Amino acid sequence: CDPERNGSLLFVVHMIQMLISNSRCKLICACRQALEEYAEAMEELAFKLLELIARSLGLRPDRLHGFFKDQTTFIRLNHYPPCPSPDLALGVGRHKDAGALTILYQDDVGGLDVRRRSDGEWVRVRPVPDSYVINVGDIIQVWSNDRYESAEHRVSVNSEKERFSMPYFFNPGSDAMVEPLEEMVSDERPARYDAYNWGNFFSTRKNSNFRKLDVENVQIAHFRKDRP
Ligand SMILES: O=C(O)CCC(=O)C(=O)O
Repeated sequence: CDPERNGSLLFVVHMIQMLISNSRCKLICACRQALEEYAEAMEELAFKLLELIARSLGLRPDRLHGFFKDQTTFIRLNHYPPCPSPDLALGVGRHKDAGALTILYQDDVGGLDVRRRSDGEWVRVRPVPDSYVINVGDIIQVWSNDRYESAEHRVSVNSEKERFSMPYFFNPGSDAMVEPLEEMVSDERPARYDAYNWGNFFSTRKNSNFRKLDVENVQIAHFRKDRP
């Protein structure tokens, strides 16, 4: 074998590797920048929604802002590949979002179902172009002392098309104690929940999220004062 030829072959391979890792790096950087910009816009929207919710409860518009100083907010990028037997597969199992608010972008494929409170039926949330789905989470339910109720939802997969969704989970700081706001409590409507620490609640949920345990995952129902 010709050492000179080998040397130049190695050089070419090295250059190709450099190019690949460079373009991968560029892609990651571009992706990070886009996500950071997206998160900034979402945060602005989340605070606006929070103000509207506060107003709807008869509170000062910035009443809830203090809880979000050291937020534990995050974005999830969901990809659901097509599945030939959607009935046998689960996109995301039924759940309620534990945080304050979720701002969900979904593409035009559809698959998100919400549980209707009146009859317990699962109803498809039809994708509407250029719009977001807003989920009230458990924390708003507790703060409002059950005036708001968090929405139970699930995701079914599609037999032919892949689906993408991008939820933005707006969550308070981990040291936040979650309990009914004092303005939401009265003699006629006493507090329905004991206080709990959001950081502990969230990490307990996350640590057991993907395991098939026999025990039920932690829920706000465990903090209800009238639990059996
Ligand atoms: O994909 C969706 O439409 C919802 C996703 C979701 O509920 C979740 O990621 O917790």
